[in-house]
Amino acid sequence: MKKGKIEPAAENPYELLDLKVTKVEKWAAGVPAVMAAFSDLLEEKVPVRGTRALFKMNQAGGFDCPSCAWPDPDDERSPLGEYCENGAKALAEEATTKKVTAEFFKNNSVYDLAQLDDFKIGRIGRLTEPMYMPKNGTHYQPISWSDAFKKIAACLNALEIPDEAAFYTSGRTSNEASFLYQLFAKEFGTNNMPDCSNMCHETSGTALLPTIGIGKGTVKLNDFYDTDVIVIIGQNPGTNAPRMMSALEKGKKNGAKIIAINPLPEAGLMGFHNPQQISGVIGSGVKLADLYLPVKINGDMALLKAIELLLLDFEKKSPNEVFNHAFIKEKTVGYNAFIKQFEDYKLEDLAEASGVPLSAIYNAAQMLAFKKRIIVCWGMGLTQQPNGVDMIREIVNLLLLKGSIGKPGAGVCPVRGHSNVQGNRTMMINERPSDVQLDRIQEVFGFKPPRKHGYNVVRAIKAMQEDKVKVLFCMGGNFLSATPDTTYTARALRKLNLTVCVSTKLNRGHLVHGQEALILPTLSRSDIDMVNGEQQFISTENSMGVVQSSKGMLKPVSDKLMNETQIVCRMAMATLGTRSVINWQRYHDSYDAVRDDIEKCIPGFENYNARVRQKEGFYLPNAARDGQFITKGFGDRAPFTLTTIPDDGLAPDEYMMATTRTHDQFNTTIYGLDDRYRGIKNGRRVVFMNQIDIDKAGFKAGDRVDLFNYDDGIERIAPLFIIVSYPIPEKNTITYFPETNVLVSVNNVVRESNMPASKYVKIKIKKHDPKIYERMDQL
Ligand SMILES: Nc1nc2c(c(=O)[nH]1)N[C@H]1C(S)=C(S)[C@@H](COP(=O)(O)OP(=O)(O)OC[C@H]3O[C@@H](n4cnc5c(=O)[nH]c(N)nc54)[C@H](O)[C@@H]3O)O[C@H]1N2
Ligand SMILES: Nc1nc2c(c(=O)[nH]1)N[C@H]1C(S)=C(S)[C@@H](COP(=O)(O)OP(=O)(O)OC[C@H]3O[C@@H](n4cnc5c(=O)[nH]c(N)nc54)[C@H](O)[C@@H]3O)O[C@H]1N2
Ligand SMILES: [Mo]
Repeated sequence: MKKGKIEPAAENPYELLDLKVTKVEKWAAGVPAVMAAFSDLLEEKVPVRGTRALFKMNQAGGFDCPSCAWPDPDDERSPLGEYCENGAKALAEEATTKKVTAEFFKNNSVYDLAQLDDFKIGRIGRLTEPMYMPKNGTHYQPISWSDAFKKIAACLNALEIPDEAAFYTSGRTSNEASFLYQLFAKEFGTNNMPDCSNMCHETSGTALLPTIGIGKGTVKLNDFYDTDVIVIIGQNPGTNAPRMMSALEKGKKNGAKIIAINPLPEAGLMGFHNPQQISGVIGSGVKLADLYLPVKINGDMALLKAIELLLLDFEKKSPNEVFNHAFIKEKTVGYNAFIKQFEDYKLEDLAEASGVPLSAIYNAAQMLAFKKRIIVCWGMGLTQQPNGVDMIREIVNLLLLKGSIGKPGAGVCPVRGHSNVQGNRTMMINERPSDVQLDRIQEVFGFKPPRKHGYNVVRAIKAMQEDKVKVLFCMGGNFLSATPDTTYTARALRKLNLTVCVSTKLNRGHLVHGQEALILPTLSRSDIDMVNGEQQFISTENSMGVVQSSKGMLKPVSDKLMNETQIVCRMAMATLGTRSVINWQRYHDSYDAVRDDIEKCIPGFENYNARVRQKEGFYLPNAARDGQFITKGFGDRAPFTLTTIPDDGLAPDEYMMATTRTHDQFNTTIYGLDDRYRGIKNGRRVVFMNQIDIDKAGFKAGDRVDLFNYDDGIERIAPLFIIVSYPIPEKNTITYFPETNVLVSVNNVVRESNMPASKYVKIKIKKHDPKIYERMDQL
C-alpha cells in the first residue's frame, strides 16, 4: 500500500461485511448507552478533550448539542451533563483530532476516495484547510481563503441571472450565519434557498400554518411532565431524540399514558433505562408505551380516522364528555362537515387499511376518550409520506375535537431533526419568503429583495439537470447523499460550473462535484470561535421555540478554519463589492451586530442581545400555544380539514419500503455499522421483512438480494442486501438511508410540501445477481 493512501474495506464497495443479527431490544439506553457514549470518544482518541466537552454540552453557558433539536430543561439540568449516547457520538465526530490535510488529498484522488464506504470517509478526520478541484482535475489541491472567495465571486458574477445559483442549508447553521446567508442570497438576487427542511419537517409546517396559524409545535417541555396521554407516531425517540426519553419517563411517573404508533416495535418506544440516574443504570427502568399499534406503512390515516369514528360513538353515548363543544364552538370552524364524513366510513374497513387489529384501535380510543390533555408527537414516519400534510391535518382535527391544543399539557409536537433547523426557518432561510418578511428586509436595508419564489430541494435538483442552475453553494450538509434519486442527482451535480461545500468533515458530497469545486472547512458547534481576539457565542432555536446561546470550548484542529458567519461575509464582499448596500465588514467583526439587525427584521427578537445572554435564553412568541389561532381566512379560528384515505395499490410482487436511520448514524454521517436496538451488528445493507413475506417469496433470512424501484418507467437498483426477518407488518420493508436513496424517485414527493416521500417507496426484491453491477451507472 502506498504511504498515506487509504484503502477500501473490500474490493467491491458493495461487498457485505460479516453481518450478525441478534435479538430485537425492548429497552433503550441504560448501561450499554453509557458505554457506547464513552467508547466513541475513546475511539476518536479524545477521551479527556471529549469528556470535558460532554459535561458542558447543553449546560447554561456551554454549547448546544449539535445532534438533535430536543430542548433542554428550563430550570433543573442534570449536573452530570444533559447529553445522551447519540449526542456523545456527534460530539466525538467533532472533537476528533484526526485531520484531513492537503497532503492527504494529494495522496488520494477523488476516484480513490469514492471507493470507500461512508463510514470510512467520515472517520478520516476534520477538514483543515480550503481545497479546490480544478476543471478536469483528479485531486483536490490547497487554495487560500481569498482565492477561494475570488473563484466563488467570479462564478456567481458570470451567471446570466442570479437565479442560476442555489444556496443550500443544512440544519446546524447558527441563527447569525443563517440570517446573513439569506440576506446575501436576497441581495445577490435569488430566493433559491433549498434547505434540509425540504426533506424533513416542511410537511409539518405546510399542515400547521393554515390550521393553527403557526408552522411550529405548540408544546413546551414542561407540558410533558403534566399531561394525560402522549401519542408518539412515526418517530423513533430512543435513537433520534434520546433526551426526549427523560421527558417521557417524567410524564409517565406523573400519570401520563403513552400510545406508540409505528410499524416497528422500536426499543425507545417500549422501555427506558435512564442513563443519567443510578436507578436507570442498574435498576429496572420504566415501561414506556402503554399501548403499541403496529400500523402498516402509510396506514396512519385510516388509523386516525378509525380512532375518530370510535370517539364519535363514545360521544354519542356520553354527550359532551368526549368532545369539547365549548372549544369547538368558540375556536374552530367546519365541525359539522367534518363529522358528516364519518357516515361514509366503516370501522372494519378502516382497521383493515391501517393494519392494526380493531381491538387495539378500540383500546386507543378508550385511552383518549375521557382525557382532556393530549400531546401528539411525530417525526419522519409521517412527514415523508405522500399524504403527510393531510395526516398532520388529521392530527390537528383529532386535537381540535378534544379541545386539546393551546393549553398546558396539550398540543402538537413535531419533533425537529437538526439542532437548528427550526432557527434556520425563523431566520428566513426559505425559498418562499412571505411578502411581510421581504417588505421588512427592504425597509431595513434599502435594497429590493427578489419576490419570485425560488427552488426547494427537489426543484433545485431538476433545475440543475435542466441547466437552469449552474452554481450550488452548500452551507453544511451532504446534498448528494441526503437527497433522493442518487444517480439522477449525481448527474445533475456533475453538470454544474461550480459546487461549494462549507463543511466540518469529508463526505460523499465532496466526491461528486461540479466542473470546479471548493471545500471550505468551518468551525463546529463545540469549537472555540474567536473573532478579533474575543470569544464569541452563537445562538440557536430548539424544537420548542427557545432561543439560546451556544459557546464552544474545544481548540479548533487547525487555524485555517473559518466560522460560517465570516464565510458568508467574505463571500458577500467578494461577490457584491461596491454593489452592496450592506456593511458586511461590521457583521464580519461582531455577532452582536448581526443580532442587532436580526432584531430589526424578525418579530419576537426584541432585545435579542440582552435576552440571549440570559441563562435559559428566551421563548419566541407562539399564539397557538396560548390558545389563539390566527389563521388565514378563518379569523381567529382553527379549521377542521377534510382528508381522504390513500390507496397503496401494491402489485403482488411489490413491497412498500420506508428508509430510516440506524442507531449509529446522524443522517448521512455513519458513526458505526451497528443498529443495536434492532439487533443488527456490523452491516447496513439489510432489508427488514416479515417472515410470512420471506416464506411466500421463497427466500430465507440471510439471503442476498437486490432491490429495485420502477417509478417513472426507470429501473433503479440498490444491489446486494441481506434479508432480516423482523416483526414488521406484511408487505412492508425497512432499509437504511442513505444507501437506498438510489431507489427514491425524484418525482415521488409529498403532496403540497414537495418533500421526497422517502418512507413510501415501492420496491421489488430479487435474488442477488452477481452481474447486477453491469446494469448500474457508476456514480
Ligand atoms: N442519532 C441521531 N439523531 C438524529 C438524527 C440521526 O440521524 N441520528 N437525525 C435528526 C434528524 S435531521 C431528524 S429529522 C430526526 C429524525 O427522527 P425520526 O423522525 O425518528 O426519523 P426516522 O428514523 O427516519 O424514522 C422515524 C420512524 O418512522 C417509522 N415509520 C416509517 N414509516 C412509517 C409509517 O408509515 N407510519 C408510522 N407511524 N411510522 C413510520 C420508522 O419505523 C421509524 O421508527 O432525528 C434527528 N436526530
Ligand atoms: N431516504 C431518506 N433520505 C433522507 C431522510 C430519510 O429519512 N430518508 N431524511 C432527510 C432529513 S430529515 C434530513 S434533515 C436530511 C439531512 O440532510 P443534510 O443536512 O444535508 O445531511 P447531514 O448528513 O446532516 O450533513 C452532514 C454533513 O454536514 C457537515 N457538517 C456537520 N456539522 C457542521 C457544521 O456545524 N457546519 C457546517 N457547515 N457543516 C457541518 C459535515 O461535513 C457532514 O458531513 O436528509 C434527508 N434525507
Ligand atoms: Mo431532518
